[in-house]
Parts: sequence; C-alpha cells; structure tokens
Amino acid sequence: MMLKTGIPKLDELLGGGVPAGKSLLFFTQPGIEGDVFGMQTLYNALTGGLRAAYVLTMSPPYEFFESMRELGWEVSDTEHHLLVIDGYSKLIGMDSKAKYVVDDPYNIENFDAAVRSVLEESDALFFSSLSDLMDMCGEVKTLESVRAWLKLAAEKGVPVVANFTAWPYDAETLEGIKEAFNAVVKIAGIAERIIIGQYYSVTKADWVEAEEKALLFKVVRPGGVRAYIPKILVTGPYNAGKSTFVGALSKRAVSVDRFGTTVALDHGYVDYKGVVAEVFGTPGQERFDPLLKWLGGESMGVFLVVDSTDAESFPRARKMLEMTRASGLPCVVVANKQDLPGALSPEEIRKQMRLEEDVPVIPAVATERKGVFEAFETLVERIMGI
Ligand SMILES: Nc1nc2c(ncn2[C@@H]2O[C@H](COP(=O)(O)OP(=O)(O)OP(=O)(O)O)[C@@H](O)[C@H]2O)c(=O)[nH]1
Ligand SMILES: [Mg+2]
Repeated sequence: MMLKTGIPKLDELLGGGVPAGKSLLFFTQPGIEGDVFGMQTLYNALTGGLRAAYVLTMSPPYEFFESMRELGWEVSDTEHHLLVIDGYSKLIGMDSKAKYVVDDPYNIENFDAAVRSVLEESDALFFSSLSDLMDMCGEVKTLESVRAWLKLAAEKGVPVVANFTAWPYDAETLEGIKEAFNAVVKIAGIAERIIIGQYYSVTKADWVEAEEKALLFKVVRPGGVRAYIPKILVTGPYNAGKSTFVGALSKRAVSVDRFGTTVALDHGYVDYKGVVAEVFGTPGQERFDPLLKWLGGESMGVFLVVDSTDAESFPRARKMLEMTRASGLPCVVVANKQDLPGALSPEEIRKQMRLEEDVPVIPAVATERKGVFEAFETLVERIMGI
C-alpha cells in the first residue's frame, strides 16, 4: 500500500507516495501555506477509501471541516472513514462530538493514549500541526512522543503524515523533528521584501532517491495545491492561431485585438491536471519583435504555433523560435489548423523547419480545442523535468 499525497508532482518525486510504515513531514516556513499539503493528503486518502486518523490541534473540528470545504473538499466523519482526535476544543472549553477528545491538550500524555488507540484502527495517521503540539506540550516532550509514535506506526505498517511550521524553535528541535521522519518536504517562500512565490522540495526521503528540485506552487480555492508556472510564452507567425490557442487552453483569457490581429499581449490562465500556468501570447507581426525578445527572457517555456497550411511562414517561425529560445528554453511546436485541406503533417513541418529531434511537434486544431492540452502537457513535462 502506498499513501498518495495527491500533491501535483510530489508522488512522482516520492516514487509513488508514502509506503506503509513510513513517515512524511511537511516542514513549512512561517507565513507560507504549507498546511494545505497535509490537508490535501488527508483528503486524497479519504477519497481513496482509507481509514484515516487526524490529530487536530489547529482549530475546532467544525472550523477544520470549513477550511476543507473552502478548498473544495467535502469531508465528513460519517461519510468517510475519518477519526478525529480533537486536541483543540477543550482549550477553549468547547463541547466536541469527536470520538476522541483530548481533555488536557497541554499534556502530551493525554494525546498519547488516543494516538496509540487510533493506530489500531487506521490505515494512515495525520497531524494537523506538530508545531502546535510543541507549543502546547513543550518541544522536548513532544519530540520524544513523536519519535515513539512513529516507531509504533512503523511496526504496524501505518504511514504517518504531519504538518510542521518551523517557528524559531531550538536548533536541536528543528533538526530533531526532521531526523525523526523518513521523508521531509520543505515548503518555503521566495522573498524579495514581500513573498513573491512559494515552492516545495523534497529534502529527504529514505525509500527513494528523490531529486532535490524546487517546484513552484500555488494554492487555489477550490482546488488545493497546484504546480505553478508563472510564464509560458506563445509565439508564432502572423495569423497562425496564437490567440485562439491561448483561449482554447485557458479558463479565462484576454486578448487585445484590432481588426482581428493582436496588437497587445494575449493573456490566459490555464488550470489543467494539477498544473496552473500563466500563458502569454505575443502579436505575430514583425514590428513587435523587440517585445518578443524581452518576453522570452523571463518565461519558462515556449509554444511556437504555426499554421500547418502556410509553409511560407515557416522561415519566419524558425526565426521566432531562435529569438525566444535563447539559452535552451523548453519549446513545443504546435502544428495548428490540421483541419484545413492541405495541412502538412507534423513530420513534414519538422523537416521543412529543420527542427532538432528534441523539439516535439504536436498536431492541433485550436478552434476545436484539439491537441492543445497534449501540447500543454508535453511542455509542462519539459519545464518540470518530471
Ligand atoms: N480552420 C482553423 N482556423 C483556425 C484555427 N486556429 C485559428 N484559426 C483561425 O485563424 C485566424 C487567426 O487566428 P488568431 O488566433 O487570431 O491568430 P493569431 O496568431 O493570434 O494572429 P495575430 O495575433 O494576428 O498574429 C482566425 O480566423 C482563427 O479563427 C484552426 O485550428 N483551424
Ligand atoms: Mg493574436
């Protein structure tokens, strides 16, 4: 049994997920939306039919269910096999309907009995926040108990997933908690005075050789964690179908056209199979070429859209490719308008454009949304390298 996180790309990086008896820590920098990672994994486990135990210390159960709902995850302890250990309500003197209610959440021993007991009847164990637990019960005592629970879970073959916010604890505590787990995913921000982006990376996993690559992500509501590509460029000759392509990919798209040709940027927002991307279409006319050079520099990948019936535009397309592909940006050629008579095949286009073997050419009909998501997936794979 593998516990899948359902976090885009993470399961691949972990070699399929969290194996039986192994443990995974989401180690989050304060201020970053790391808690969603644990919640998403819980949701994924529950909808996969697993019996999950959830040690809740962040909020009362109704608030937890509410934040799950905001993320688009309708969860209930009656419909799903969810055992909540409520380690919050008693803090504020509230009643609780949870099966396990911790009487004194300031005492780790009160959690101990509940955790040991749920391990007997669960396929996976989750902690909403081990840092909350530390704040209530002390760093040293919590760490000690966590080690004991992980050992017990390993013996029983139960996978454990926990969130942890890396507040300024003792260095020993921070090292200790990372050491205690089989795998650690670090979740942090890219800051430049303000936080401009969030990323995660697997910094440790003892059952697989995980690449330590940083993946940008975004949290969408509803939806949860999405892999995030801030910029993909769509270029190509005049009238090739770039604006149509951006529109076909996007949930929302804006194009500034005059008399049917683009005079400013197209912008689209793509949300497909766990990946969110901002897509920018460029105007095809030559007078906008300086813009193209400038734009290509900051994007993470390029679609080159060509009109498959218009071989005369191929030299121009080739030139645009060279302009944007400075320093080997991943690129996918979209052989558009395949529905029209006289459309050249992808192979023929490759030949005529003298494209290198490693540049994929994907047949498409942008007006009918055909091939556009194949092109998207192909480019995303190249950008993420997974
Ligand atoms: N038959 C067919 N027509 C298409 C297809 N894709 C786009 N078109 C048409 O081709 C014309 C140009 O499409 P646009 O999306 O505006 O092309 P563009 O590349 O953005 O054009 P510029 O911004 O002027 O460079 C429009 O009339 C589209 O409807 C396709 O797959 N098949
Ligand atoms: Mg256009």
